[in-house]
Amino acid sequence: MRARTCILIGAGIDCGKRRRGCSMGPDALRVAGLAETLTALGWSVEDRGDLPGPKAPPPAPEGHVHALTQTAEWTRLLSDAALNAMAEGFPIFMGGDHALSLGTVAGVADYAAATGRPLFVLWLDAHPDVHNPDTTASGNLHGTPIGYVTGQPGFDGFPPLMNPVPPGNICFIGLRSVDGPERAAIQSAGMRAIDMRQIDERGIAAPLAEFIAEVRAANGMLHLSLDVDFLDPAIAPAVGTTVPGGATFREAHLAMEMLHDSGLVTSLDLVELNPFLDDRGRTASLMADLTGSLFGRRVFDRPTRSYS
Ligand code: EXY
Ligand code: MN
Ligand code: MN
Ligand code: MN
Repeated sequence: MRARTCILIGAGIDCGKRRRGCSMGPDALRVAGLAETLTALGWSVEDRGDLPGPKAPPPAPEGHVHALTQTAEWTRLLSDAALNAMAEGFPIFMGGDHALSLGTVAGVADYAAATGRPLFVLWLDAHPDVHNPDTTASGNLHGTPIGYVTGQPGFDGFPPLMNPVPPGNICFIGLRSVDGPERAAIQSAGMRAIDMRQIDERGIAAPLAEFIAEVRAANGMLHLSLDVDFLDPAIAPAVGTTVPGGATFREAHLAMEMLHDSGLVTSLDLVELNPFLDDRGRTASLMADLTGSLFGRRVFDRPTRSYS
C-alpha cells in the first residue's frame, strides 16, 4: 500500500454538458465531510483546493459539440494535475461532470506508463461514456471520456493522448443507457460491460471479483471513476442524467468494500454530483460515505449517517 496520503483536488468542470450545477460539486463533497471521513479512517488528507479551469460558456446550438475549447483546457489542467498527484499519494478528483475524466484518466495513464504497470479503469456508471465528438448526438462531451482515453479518433483540439488505455482494460459496471455507436464500440473493442441485468442475475460481487482478479494478475493499477448516476435515483437524485434501476445502497457499498480489500485502487473520480438537484445534501453525503467504504470503513465500524 502506498503512502496513506489522500490528495483532494477540486475540479468543478461544468462544460461537459449544457445543464449547469456540477461546478458546486467539489464544495458539496467538502461540506459532506469527505476529508473528515478519510481522516477518521487513519488517512492523512491534503485538500489542494480547486483547479482554475474555464467557466462553462453559453449553450451551443443543439447537435453541435458543446464547449470543446473549454473542455480541452480542463483536460490539459487535469492531466497535469493527475500525473503530479499520483507521484505524491492517492488523488481523489472531486467533480464536476464526467468530462473531468478526459484529463484524470489520461494523466493517471501517463503515470502508470512511467512506472511500467498497466492501467485498468473501473467505470461505475449508467452510461459507458464511450462516444467521440463525431458520434455523440447530444454534443455533450461528458459522454466521451472513454472514447478519448482509448484513443478513438475525432478529438482534434484536445491534448494528444500519450498512453491510450487498452480497451480490454476497461470495465463498465451499472450500464442501463447505451447509445448505438457506444454499443458498437464496446463490442468491437472487447471492453468488459456489466449491465444491470447481469447484476440482477449474478449480484455485483461475482463480476466485480472477476475483474479484480484480472487486474491483480496483470499487476495493474486501478483507476475508479464513480458517476453519481451509477446509483439508483431514489437514493442519489442529485445528478442531471438519472436512469431508473440503478445500484442499491448495499450494492454500491459492497463494491467499495471489495475494492478496498483488493488494495488495487490508486486513484478516484467522484463525478456528476449536481447539488442543485438535491435536498439536504443527501447525495453528497452518500458519495462521501461510499468513499469511506473504499478507504476502509466497515458497516460495523460506526453507523452510517441518516439520509432522511
Ligand atoms: N450517451 C448520452 C450522451 O452522449 O449524451 C448520455 C451521456 C451521459 C453522460 C453522463 C456522464 O455519464
Ligand atoms: Mn458518466
Ligand atoms: Mn452517467
Ligand atoms: Mn482483459
